[in-house]
Amino acid sequence: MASRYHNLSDYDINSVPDAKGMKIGIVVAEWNNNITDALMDGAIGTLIKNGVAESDIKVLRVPGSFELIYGATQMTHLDVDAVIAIGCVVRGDTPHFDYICEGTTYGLARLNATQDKPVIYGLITTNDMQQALDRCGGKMGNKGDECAITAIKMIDFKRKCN
Ligand code: DLZ
Repeated sequence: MASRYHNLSDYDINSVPDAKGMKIGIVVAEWNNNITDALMDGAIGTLIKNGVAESDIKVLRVPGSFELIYGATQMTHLDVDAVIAIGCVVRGDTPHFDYICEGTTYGLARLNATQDKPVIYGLITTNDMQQALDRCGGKMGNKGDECAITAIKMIDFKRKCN
């Protein structure tokens, strides 16, 4: 996918709905926490910049990206309007990478299709650590920023459907 043409932190401020009063859950994987903490910080900063109150953001941690499925599922039961799932899987020497990426992606996709609240896909899957660093505040921007804007837009979308 051609993410190299798109900075993850770029968005049109005029296209972002008013986020005042929105409540957001964030579930963060501890694996590669040098990356996931930076993604989380990006998401929180962008949510607040766009009107979400800090007190309306709840952060919980799970051990690894695979646990994001369970973590996000549980967080949809909380008093939140959307859940952002943040993880980072870096390719290793075995097919484990593929299983975690596919399992987590499928689990989060299924969650979106089977319950009522938007679950935002904040999983970065990279060939090496440098690609991950590039996407958590480096030269490609911060995927956490993108997740925050997506959460706000999806909450607004759902409100329009009610
Ligand atoms: C086991 C594992 C490996 C090898 N690599 C990563 C990774 O790069 N990123 C990540 O978030 N988690 C990794 N894990 C842990 C799995 O996600 C999971 O926590 C364990 O398999 C236990 O279910």
